[in-house]
Amino acid sequence: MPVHNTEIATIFDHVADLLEIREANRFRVRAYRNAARTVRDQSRSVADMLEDGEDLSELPDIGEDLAAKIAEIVRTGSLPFLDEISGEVPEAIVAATRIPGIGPKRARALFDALGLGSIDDLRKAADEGRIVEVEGFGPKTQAKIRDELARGDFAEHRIRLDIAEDFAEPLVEWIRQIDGVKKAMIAGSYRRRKETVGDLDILVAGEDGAAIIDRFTRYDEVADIASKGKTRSTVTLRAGLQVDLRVVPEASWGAALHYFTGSKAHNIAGRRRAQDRDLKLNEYGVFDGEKRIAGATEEEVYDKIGLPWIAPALRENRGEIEAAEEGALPRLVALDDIKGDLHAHTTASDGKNTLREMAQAAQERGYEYLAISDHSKSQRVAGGLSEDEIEAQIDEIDRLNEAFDGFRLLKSCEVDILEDGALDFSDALLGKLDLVVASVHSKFDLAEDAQTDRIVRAMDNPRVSIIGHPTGRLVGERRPYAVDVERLVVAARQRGCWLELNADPHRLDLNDVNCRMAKEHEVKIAISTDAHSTGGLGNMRHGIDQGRRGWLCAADVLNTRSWNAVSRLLRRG
Ligand code: DGT
Ligand code: CA
Ligand code: CA
Ligand code: ZN
Repeated sequence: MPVHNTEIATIFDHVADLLEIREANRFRVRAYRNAARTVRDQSRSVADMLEDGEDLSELPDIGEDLAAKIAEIVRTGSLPFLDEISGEVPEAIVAATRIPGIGPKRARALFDALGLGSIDDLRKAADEGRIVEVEGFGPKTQAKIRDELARGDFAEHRIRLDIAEDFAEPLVEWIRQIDGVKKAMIAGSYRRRKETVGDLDILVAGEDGAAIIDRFTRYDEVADIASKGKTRSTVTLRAGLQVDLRVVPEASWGAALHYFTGSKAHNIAGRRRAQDRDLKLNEYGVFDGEKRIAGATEEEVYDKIGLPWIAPALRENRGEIEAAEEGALPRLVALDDIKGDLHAHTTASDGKNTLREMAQAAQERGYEYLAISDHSKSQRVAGGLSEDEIEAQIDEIDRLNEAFDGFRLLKSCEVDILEDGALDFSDALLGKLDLVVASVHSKFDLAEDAQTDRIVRAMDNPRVSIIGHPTGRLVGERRPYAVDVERLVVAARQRGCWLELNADPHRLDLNDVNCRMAKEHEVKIAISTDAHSTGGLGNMRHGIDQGRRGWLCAADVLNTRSWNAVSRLLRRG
């Protein structure tokens, strides 16, 4: 089983963190970080490239030494150098780096200055107000550390869904080939398409559980076997992902799939419904006394508790059971409904592909339109465009559009919302565009009122069509800035402005709950990839997953419409 690019990249990032904690030469730290990015960004598997005899040292930022280390990881699945240095760095400091805003360097400084030995010590220091005594740490950081430690989830090891897919899909394919396996499926939060997963729950239908499990535990990527029985097993993969496997007879497949898909809250509500009907619902089936009356399919399980089948994305006990009962389940948006993408970048700012390449890729996806929304001038690090450069891009889009048939590039930009809510481009320029995405990329630390006012003020400008990634969060990396999302939604509704669900799996912003709130206020959502490359357009499916979790139907999503209909909706009073 080949080693995945993400595994190699994660190892290099980890080495960089440890080196940074050890205060190693910063060029050395950067070399590992750059190598991690290079490997992660390869569209081909680095392991395959090695197998094909390619010289990895020809890749950007990969020298002889790193190429040799990659070869070692590919051969053995691990890097002895990492084990070596991780033995020399206290685990508590590594854990502290998971607190947002505390990088390796600062974690090290904090632990050294206060003589801390554990996360508990850190908690005590924060509670006693001693963090502020350390140079470079103010009351804000101290409060933040207290908050994060109180939440208790900072050290919880959840994996982004798109990363989990890299490991999960090959694994389940491999399981399907095992002798005696009739069906195999990934259940749990993975099937509900939650943005992160705690572990994978794989369900198998088959008779000889012991033999199937024995084979399963010998999968190449298994690093540790926590348990191994006749019907269930738990292992950890090299990448750190835990996998629970259950084997059930086919007659229980539907009931087991329902049970292990969860969520727990949805299950509990379902079980209560069964009890109300004098039935019993568990992972083996629906029982009337001793008699199993359903279990082979999910449909019959739901049917026996008086409900139609409910899409996994909805199974969070957030009203889906009541909706099902009333025949009012939403017909969820699907990838096929999407007619175009309303947010993408090109080489003009920080994208990797040209206008022409992006247009071609969008047409290959069957889209009718693609909006080109490069950054505005304040985004210097992201290659933000001047007004003149936007004007030139407008002309180029006009030229390209003449040659297209049944497709058009839309003139757009992702304009920065400045601190006071003003926009980074003049109204005259914005007026020349087909649509305007306005986003916050700076001053994340404003107080909630000020941040909300800022964005509402941006929406006051009738040229603004869509607010990009409205809360600024990065999944598992950065919490949203303080902002009153409901106030944004109401303000958007009043002004005829719309909100984005950024489909980049790092962002997924708005999140599921906020999408649903927007829907309830009749604020339409643009599911946009914010693609920075042709491949990035493929992130649309992640946005669809999140939108479905937010109960969105095709009608709730702007870009399920043809451009004529979208442009009518973008016209503001
Ligand atoms: P995760 O792994 O944290 O991302 O979330 P899940 O939902 O995959 O949770 P997990 O792996 O602990 O359990 C998988 C499913 O098994 C869960 O969604 C519902 C079911 N389940 C687990 N524990 C219980 C329980 O105590 N009661 C009920 N009714 N169902 C449970
Ligand atoms: Ca799980
Ligand atoms: Ca589990
Ligand atoms: Zn942006």
